[in-house]
Amino acid sequence: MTDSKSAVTPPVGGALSDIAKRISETRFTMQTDDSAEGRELHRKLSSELTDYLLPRINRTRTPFLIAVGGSTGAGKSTLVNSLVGRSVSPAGVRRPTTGNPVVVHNPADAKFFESQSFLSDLPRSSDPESPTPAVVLISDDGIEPGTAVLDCPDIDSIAESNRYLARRILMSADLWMFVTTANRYADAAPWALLKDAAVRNTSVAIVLDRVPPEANREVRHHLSSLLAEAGLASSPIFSVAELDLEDGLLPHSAIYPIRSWIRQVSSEGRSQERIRQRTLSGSIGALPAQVKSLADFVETQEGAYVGLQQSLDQEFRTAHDGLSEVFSDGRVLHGEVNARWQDFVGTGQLFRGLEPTMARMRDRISAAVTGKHDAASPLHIAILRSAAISLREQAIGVVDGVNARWQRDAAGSALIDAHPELRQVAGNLEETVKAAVSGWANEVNALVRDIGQGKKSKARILSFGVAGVCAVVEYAAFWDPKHTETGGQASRNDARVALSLAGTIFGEQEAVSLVASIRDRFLGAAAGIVGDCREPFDNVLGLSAVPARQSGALRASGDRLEVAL
Ligand SMILES: Nc1nc2c(ncn2[C@@H]2O[C@H](COP(=O)(O)OP(=O)(O)OP(=O)(O)O)[C@@H](O)[C@H]2O)c(=O)[nH]1
Ligand SMILES: [Mg+2]
Repeated sequence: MTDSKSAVTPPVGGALSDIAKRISETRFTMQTDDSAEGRELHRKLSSELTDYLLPRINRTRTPFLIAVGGSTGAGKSTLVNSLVGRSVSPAGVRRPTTGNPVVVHNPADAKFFESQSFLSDLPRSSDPESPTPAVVLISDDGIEPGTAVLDCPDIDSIAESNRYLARRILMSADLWMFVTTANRYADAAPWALLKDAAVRNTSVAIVLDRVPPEANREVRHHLSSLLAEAGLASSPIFSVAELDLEDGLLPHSAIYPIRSWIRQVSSEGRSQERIRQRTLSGSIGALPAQVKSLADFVETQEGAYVGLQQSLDQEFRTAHDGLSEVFSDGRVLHGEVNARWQDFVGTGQLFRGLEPTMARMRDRISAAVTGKHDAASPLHIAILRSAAISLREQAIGVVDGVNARWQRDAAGSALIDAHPELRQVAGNLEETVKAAVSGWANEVNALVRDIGQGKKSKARILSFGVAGVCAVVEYAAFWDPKHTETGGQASRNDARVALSLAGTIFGEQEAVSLVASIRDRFLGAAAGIVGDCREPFDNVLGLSAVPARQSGALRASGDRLEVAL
């Protein structure tokens, strides 16, 4: 084993730890147009840091990892088995064959691979065919101490988990041993990955398998030029002739050059260190740009989150601010309430013609309340019903409003799809509203009774009856003279009459403040009901919260590394 920590200066180490911390805090919760791409980069950087970089900056020694990668059927497992001299990783005709990474290491390094230092989130297994993803550990004396050979799943697999694991194992290694065949070396997929390796400055060796002897020169030549074009001119190429396998293994002589090169690299500190350092500094050097690119994706996340929060805030603010108008412009008094009001105060004609004196009206009303014909209760009930309907409409309106706003946004509509309960108001809204409205009516009743205890209004309240007085003040509460424009002439007059009536009962000042207080109490209850409709949205947003300023922190950590390099 060699010390790779020396290449990482303390400022670089500090910057890397900072980046790792920032990346681990980064969350991609919003479904934006670029979130899949961002998540992919996030996943890639997270594993590169935890699998590869952090163990190398935090530990003095890590085994030298050689990852054997390439397309399915290229002969990776056959090569690994042949290097070890026995079948440790099943090779086969079924494509793809290898699903779990197989790590062949010297018994002296068993501790490292069994520990959490290596691919800590993947369970260990001794069974290469383990159906659940696992790292298969094979201890073998045939491998030099301090070196391990990792057989990867195929890089361009039809199985997504294979592709992901293959890439992850390659990114965790100090050296890629890239296997291809004389037939397939020009295929596109491996080259995309090889070009990534070139950009990252990863140490790569190429194994060109199954080469017909007569084509060896030509194929090698062509492959060299392709490698040079990809930026990998310095990668050594090992060709293996097309041969019959012996018990599934390549003949010893066919792989002798590869085996002795690995031995040399494993035992010769300087060449191993050169390979290690090249990959390590390449990986670190590529980080600032990748971290900045991640920060861009994260910024979109932050923007999406803030946008949803803002539209939620705006919709609820508008709904809240609108309540005072809805419940004081007279609209609650229309329809059924209007009809019951007319019953209550006598015939409709009475008001359309000459305005009656308050005394006459009081007589009529007391007759209505105290006589056989109780017109106060139907009026009271109609007011409560109408107020409840309006209140429910407001709650439904704000929930619909937020839905419409969120649906227009990719992140918002994804949240609604994931939480369909957001589409509608709570199932118990009707009962909650009913309870709030009747709670309010009880308060009105208590207030009126309370004032009725006083000498001044007692007689008058008694002569109207408490129920009648309550109906009058409830009626008056839903019309505020400030809103005369929208109330309509008829209800405006009626509401004015109700207020005057209240004035004759309580005295003008007292009536005005009583009605205002009743209105405020209703508005308070209404604001509570409407405000509660926000809770499900807040909960969902809370679960998907994108921490503020994480893109800035990421960017700063990338800058810090750039400066340290
Ligand atoms: N004759 C011959 N057959 C080979 C050679 N290398 C591999 N094979 C055969 O090719 C098939 C695929 O080889 P594997 O070693 O399983 O290929 P792999 O790259 O590990 O494939 P995946 O695990 O699917 O990614 C097997 O049937 C091997 O026996 C070779 O050099 N010569
Ligand atoms: Mg295989």
